[in-house]
Order: sequence, then C-alpha cells, then structure tokens
Amino acid sequence: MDYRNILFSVADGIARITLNRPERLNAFNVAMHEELRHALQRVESAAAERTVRVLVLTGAGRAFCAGQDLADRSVDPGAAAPDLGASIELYYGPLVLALRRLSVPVLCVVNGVAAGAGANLPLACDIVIAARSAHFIEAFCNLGLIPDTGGTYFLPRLLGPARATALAMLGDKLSAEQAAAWGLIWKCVDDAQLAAEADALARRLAAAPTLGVLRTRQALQASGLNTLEAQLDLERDFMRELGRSNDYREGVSAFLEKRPPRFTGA
Ligand code: T3D
Repeated sequence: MDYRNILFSVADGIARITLNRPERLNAFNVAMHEELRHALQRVESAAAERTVRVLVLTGAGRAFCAGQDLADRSVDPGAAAPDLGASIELYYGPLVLALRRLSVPVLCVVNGVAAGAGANLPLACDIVIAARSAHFIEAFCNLGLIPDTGGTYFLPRLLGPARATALAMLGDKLSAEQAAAWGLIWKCVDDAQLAAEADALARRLAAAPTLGVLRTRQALQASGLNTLEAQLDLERDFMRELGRSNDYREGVSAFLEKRPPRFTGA
C-alpha cells in the first residue's frame, strides 16, 4: 500500500508512524485510517519476528491530530445524516483496540494540538509525552457529540469524574503541563527537547524485555475489572511465565555480573 496520509519507517527496532496531513492538522479521513491500519499490521508482523520492539506515534507539522476531518461530513440541508456509528465501528474503535493490543509498547509523542479523536488517541497508547506548547481539547461537545475513541473510558479512569466531566462537557483547552500534572499523560517537555526525549524513550523501550513490558500492560489493563484475588492470580500466572523467559535469565545474570542487560524481548 502507498502511504499518502501517514509516514512509516522502521529502524533499530523502532517503528515510527507520523500522521501526515499537516494542512488539516492531521485530521482523520478514511484513507488515513486505512493506511494506519495497514501500518499497524506491519508493526504486528515485525513484532512477531522481533525486528520491531516499540512503536512511536506522532504528528507532522504544528499539530498532533485534530480528530475527524469535518470537511468529509456533509451537513447540507436535505443531505442524509452521516452514520457516525459506522465510522466509530469501522475505524475509531478498532484503532483504539489495535493500539491497546499491539505486541510492542506504544510511545505517543504529542507534538502539538490534539483535539477530538486526536485528543483521545494518545490515551490508548502506553506512554504519552507532549510538547509544552501542546494542548488537549475534547472538542466533541462543540459539535453536539460525546468523547469517542475511548474518551469516555479513559478520561474518568485517568482524571477522576470531576475533571473528566468538565473537560468533556466544556471542551476547554487543557495544556500539556496541566495534563501531566493531572496524570493524563506521562510528562510534558520543552518543545526543543521533545524529539530528543522521544528518541531516548523509544531506544529504552526497544531495548527493554518486551514480553515483560507487554504482560505489565495486560496486568494493568486487567486491574480495572478484576477483584484483588483475581489480580493476584493473574500476577502469579504472568510471573510464572516470565520467570521462564530468556530475558529474566538475562536480567538476573546481568545484575549478578554487574553489567548492563542485553534483552532480546523473548
Ligand atoms: O465523524 C465521525 O467519524 C465521528 C467521529 C468523530 C471524532 C472527532 O474527532 S469529532 C471532533 C472533530 N474535531 C474537531 O472538532 C476539532 C476542530 N478543529 C479545531 O477546533 C481547531 O482547528 C483546533 C483547536 C484543533 C486548532 O485551532 P487553530 O486555531 O490552531 O487552527 P485552525 O485555524 O482552526 O485550523 C487550521 C486549519 O486546519 C484550518 O484550515 P484552513 O482554514 O487553514 O484551510 C482548519 O479548517 C483545519 N482543520 C482543523 N481541524 C480540522 C480541520 N479541517 C477539517 N477537520 C478538522 N477536524
């Protein structure tokens, strides 16, 4: 597939996807969704071969993503209403699940404004860093919609109900700094430091014990629904599995030999 709306590259175990419609602030159209889906499948295949051990997701130009491209939504009097449910079912929902289930950790680098679906997409990723000049806008309320792309799931869990409700109902700008202070994202860094910080984090994740990282994600995701007993059982099962992994053996050996570990992800 030829990519016209995203950029995709793989080097040194790091896959990078850049949303690339800067003239529309990287708003989603159907072609961009399809390219993204295709690229995520390539990452999944590369993960199976262990040639990719982390995905970095970012945006081109001054924005991260402005959500759905509203120019693709005809609202002319007399025109049939678009089926937004179909759009969620076909594109936005599967995108969230693909990111949450990807076989490598996902680092989201929010380089600028993130609005609508573009504000919630980072929340489906494992680690989010943002430029100090970036901000998050739950813009849906300005259109009479609800926060989609997992917004109604992630926002109350990350922020608590009071902040989630006001952001979702008012659509006020949330600065990257405030987002980090409130626990919506991992950290906010100076714009000039964003690329270097993102590269350093990507390199760390590409060298991490990938299976352990993935089981960590699974256990944390499961904890929202599990009882303490069920969660302790899950921890037991994952620890049993990971204790048999090559990376555990390597981690212990490296510690005892006082040298940096060389994890392979297995
Ligand atoms: O429909 C479905 O499938 C259901 C799913 C919906 C998911 C959603 O995401 S709904 C929410 C859609 N997004 C929005 O409502 C955000 C709309 N954009 C904005 O509010 C503002 O553009 C921003 C706050 C993001 C940035 O503001 P600012 O002042 O920095 O930039 P700007 O001047 O508004 O935008 C720059 C250009 O990008 C401009 O085009 P122009 O005038 O230079 O030709 C603007 O029209 C365009 N643009 C920005 N966002 C979108 C967009 N074009 C199409 N769709 C957009 N979402």
